Amino acid sequence: MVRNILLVEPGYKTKFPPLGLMKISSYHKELGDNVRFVKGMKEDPAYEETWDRVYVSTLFTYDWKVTVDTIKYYKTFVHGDPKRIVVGGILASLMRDELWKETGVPPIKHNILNVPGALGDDNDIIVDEIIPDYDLFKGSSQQYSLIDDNYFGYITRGCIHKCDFCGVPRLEPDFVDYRDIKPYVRNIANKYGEKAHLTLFDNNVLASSKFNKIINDIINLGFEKGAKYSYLSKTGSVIKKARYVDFNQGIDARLLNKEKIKLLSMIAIDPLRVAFDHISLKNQYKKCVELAIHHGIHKLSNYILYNHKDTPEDFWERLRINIEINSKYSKEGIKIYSFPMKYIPLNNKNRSYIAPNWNWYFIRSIQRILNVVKGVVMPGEDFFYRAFGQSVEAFKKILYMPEKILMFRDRVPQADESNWLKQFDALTDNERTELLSIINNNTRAKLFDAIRRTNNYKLKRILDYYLPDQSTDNHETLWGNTND
Ligand code: B12
Ligand code: SF4
Repeated sequence: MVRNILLVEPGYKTKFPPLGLMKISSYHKELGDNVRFVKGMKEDPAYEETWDRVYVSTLFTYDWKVTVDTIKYYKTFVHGDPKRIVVGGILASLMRDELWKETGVPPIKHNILNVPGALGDDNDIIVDEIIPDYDLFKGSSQQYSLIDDNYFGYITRGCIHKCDFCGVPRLEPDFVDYRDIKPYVRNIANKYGEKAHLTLFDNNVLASSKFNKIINDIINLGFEKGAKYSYLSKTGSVIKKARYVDFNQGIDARLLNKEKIKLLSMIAIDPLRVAFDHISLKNQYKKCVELAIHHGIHKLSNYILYNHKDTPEDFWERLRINIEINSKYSKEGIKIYSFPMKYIPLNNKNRSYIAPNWNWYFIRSIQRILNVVKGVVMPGEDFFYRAFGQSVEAFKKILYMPEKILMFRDRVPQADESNWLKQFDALTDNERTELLSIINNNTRAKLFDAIRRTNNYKLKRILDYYLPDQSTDNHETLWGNTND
């Protein structure tokens, strides 16, 4: 019997296509079923149509609300029949019971669909091993720009470590240290055409005891260092572009050694992503980066976790270390890009978490700076010291800055910034603490109230800078959404 299958991805923003749904799509197409994909609740997939099964994927836990709303919405499409709605993926695996309670739909038992019959059918197909359906989004208003150019996949699963802030030990508890990716990639190429790049979601590829073999496989697939991808332009001429291999979860600095970096430098790795989660890893991190540089890997990208167990001082220092390395090796053309990543606990249903060493206003300031630079801290020295301050002390002052000065700073300080700074420098420690307690909330009413109530003239004056412009006067909150 041919079944009608609806695949739904909730309407949150994602960079990558939902790989799980792409595999489920191939699975059903292989069984001869009709498959349709929808993003969110906007595209109405004919309510009156009969869907034999509706699958809803889930991803980040902080997208809880939109995920729950989507499940409840599509539950009505199968008239509430829990056997015909299948919910799975990351959020569903991390918060299974809570999601069940909230939606009335029990999420699938398997975090990964790596056993036969995981989707409840009587066959021995292993969904996780199927090649994903790259045609799934044809005809949908949802397009993923990366899909045309990238093979997406995993070589290993799980991880050998159990870091407390990470979901992997719960999502993929068993470390699978090798899967042959060659047939997977070749089958995608045969069916959907060759792709230029290889993007791998491995959590900790260096932990694999078969790392040597992994690199050989990647080279065999045509992703050796300097590899080029050729394609025909619209006018029919042959164009060549550099291929890249991206281990997009980064590599573990603790596990890097000469042998492994030598292997990594044999493939078209670009960029090499390394996590620098805490200042205590400083020496390992530096050693890792220097090893990479000495093996000809010149483009590095760095995840900087903040709002976890770190402090603002330690955050600044980690960024500065990258700038220092960039300057030291500028002649070699080294570029390290830093990507600060705000920590959010694994079961948080939104992004508003603030760690004990941080506060809402400082986090807000970091995010404002990052908005201006589009999330990336570029390698340039001048840029860094202007955006983040010449020293830890200067950085801490920037964190107190009123948003309208912070976001519109020029290369050299303008009158507004200098005047604010003069007033800020004149505050005592106690006054700074009081200032922070006033600005560290998000409502206009509270700010006006604080200005009215304080008898301290210095504070009254400096607080003027924090008032919204006339144009934003009608907004109830001062600085937008705290959930960013
Ligand atoms: C790739 C990835 C990213 C990508 C984006 C992912 C995307 N799809 O857009 C990038 C690099 C951008 C990224 C960024 C971040 N990520 Co991330 N990321 C991952 C990673 C490695 C894989 C996620 C993924 O897309 N997998 C593809 C899946 C869906 O395919 P699959 O595994 O083959 O699917 C199988 C199962 O999942 C299941 N399945 C999947 N979908 C479905 C659907 C149904 C219906 C069913 C039945 C089954 C099912 O079956 C499939 C077959 O076996 C996970 C870790 C992990 N190993 O899962 C972290 C992870 C999801 N990320 C995480 C985090 C914290 C982040 C960041 C917030 C980090 C930060 N602090 O800034 C950012 C946030 C980005 C943002 N939106 O702002 C956390 C999530 C924690 C949480 N609270 O939700 C994870 C779990 C990692 C961790 N260290 O804990 N991430
Ligand atoms: S090493 Fe990375 S993948 Fe492994 S548990 Fe720690 S954070 Fe997660």
